[in-house]
Amino acid sequence: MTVPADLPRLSDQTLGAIRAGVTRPTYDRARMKLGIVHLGLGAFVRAHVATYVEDVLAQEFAHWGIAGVSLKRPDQRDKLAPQNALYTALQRDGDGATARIVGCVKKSLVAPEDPEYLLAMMTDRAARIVSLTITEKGYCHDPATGRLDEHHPDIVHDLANHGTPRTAVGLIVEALERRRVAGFPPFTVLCCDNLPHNGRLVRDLVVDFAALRETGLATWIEAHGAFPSTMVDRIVPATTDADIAAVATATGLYDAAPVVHEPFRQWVVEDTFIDGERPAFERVGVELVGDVAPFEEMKLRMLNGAHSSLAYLGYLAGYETIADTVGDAVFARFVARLWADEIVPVVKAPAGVDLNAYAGQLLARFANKAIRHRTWQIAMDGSQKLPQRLLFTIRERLAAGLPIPCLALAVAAWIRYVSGVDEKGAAIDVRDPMAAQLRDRIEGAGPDAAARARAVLQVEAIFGTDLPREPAFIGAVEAAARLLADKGARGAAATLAAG
Ligand code: CS2
Repeated sequence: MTVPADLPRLSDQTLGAIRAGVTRPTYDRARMKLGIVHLGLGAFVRAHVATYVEDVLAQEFAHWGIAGVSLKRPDQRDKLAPQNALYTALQRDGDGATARIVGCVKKSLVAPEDPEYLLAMMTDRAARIVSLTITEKGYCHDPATGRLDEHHPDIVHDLANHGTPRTAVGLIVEALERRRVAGFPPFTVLCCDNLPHNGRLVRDLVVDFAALRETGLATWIEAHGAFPSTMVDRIVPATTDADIAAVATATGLYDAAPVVHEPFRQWVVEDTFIDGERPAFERVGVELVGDVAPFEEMKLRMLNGAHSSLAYLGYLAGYETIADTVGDAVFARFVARLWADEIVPVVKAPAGVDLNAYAGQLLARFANKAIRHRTWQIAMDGSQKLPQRLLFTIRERLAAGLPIPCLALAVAAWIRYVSGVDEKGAAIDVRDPMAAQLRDRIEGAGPDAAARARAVLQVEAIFGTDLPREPAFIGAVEAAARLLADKGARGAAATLAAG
């Protein structure tokens, strides 16, 4: 399927020509001022955060336009700018697809092209929220401890060059400093990444970085800043050419940057915005709570923990997507056992939530064949994801003397994956900031699967200082690595699913 060459491009001017039935902004985009600066303009924010803001604007006009910022590459801006930052959100499930044009992203920019312009925007009194989806590695922290990695080259750069920051933390601190000098209140920093206690984590990173610049700045941020934690959830795979063609068919316009998402979405947010200034999220289904921690823990450990486990095992078994993986009854049984036997018993359920029912709902979402979420995409950056997705659950089980066969198999599958060679001997394109270091360790350990596992489990930036010294953990992952080497990913999952 390709896009016809003469199809008009989506833009403010062509919106009127869109197919009937496609929802589009009815408010006056030209009049709407910016209220949110969003760092990390990937598909996720456009299919999640922006759809909630769009719902608020559909009810009542307000100045909550979003400036979407890419921190590194110009690709998104290059696609969005010619279409006035408008884009299509295509919701898909078994029953078909529904297209909607989202208008609340007013601008898209690339930070390194003009950091001064971006900093001026963040310093403007009208910017009341700076939100973030920069992925786990974007925080430049130590994944095991959550503390700022002061030796990270970009952090070193930003500490020496205040006016041209490369990192989100550097940008936020410089903008907050300029607001302090101007006598403005800070903006609310709204982290929307899958990290534990994400608000507190960013607050600690920002305060640590500020303290390295000047104690007074750190004290001001601690006293006046707001960093609500959030739990974000919607499955949004990377957009493909086939998606672009499907959107063109659905809307009658060419959109170079649509997003495709599942029907489900959830956003749980701590309501601690500075001066209460935020979009009227309570009207559009956002859950505003005093403590996000139980929701975050449930989601990170159950959804993301299972996602990562299935991504490594499924990839090794030759499956391209999560839906294909759980379409195989062996993996459906394996993940059901992982949840029921190993994760649910140690997760504290948020009030009123039945974790077994939640697991059932997750399996149905994973099985949505209309969403082609690649195992390879989820497998990315495992060194940054494993701690909050799997290792906290493992620690709690070990502390209670409980076995971890399925969790250990997931860790072993990750180790096999980062070795860079799959079960058929083909190369794996491993994307991870620690890829080279992990591969060196594996190759240095020789061919034995258990020895390779032992070598990787010593990495303290991932496993902390406790797990490398925990015989029950090392033993379980070694056993899983042997099982994986003997039986392959599918055979190993079948053995555990039957057990
Ligand atoms: C996924 C998440 O890519 C990944 O690592 O596990 O992006 C997942 O799809 C979302 O967190 C769902 O809310």
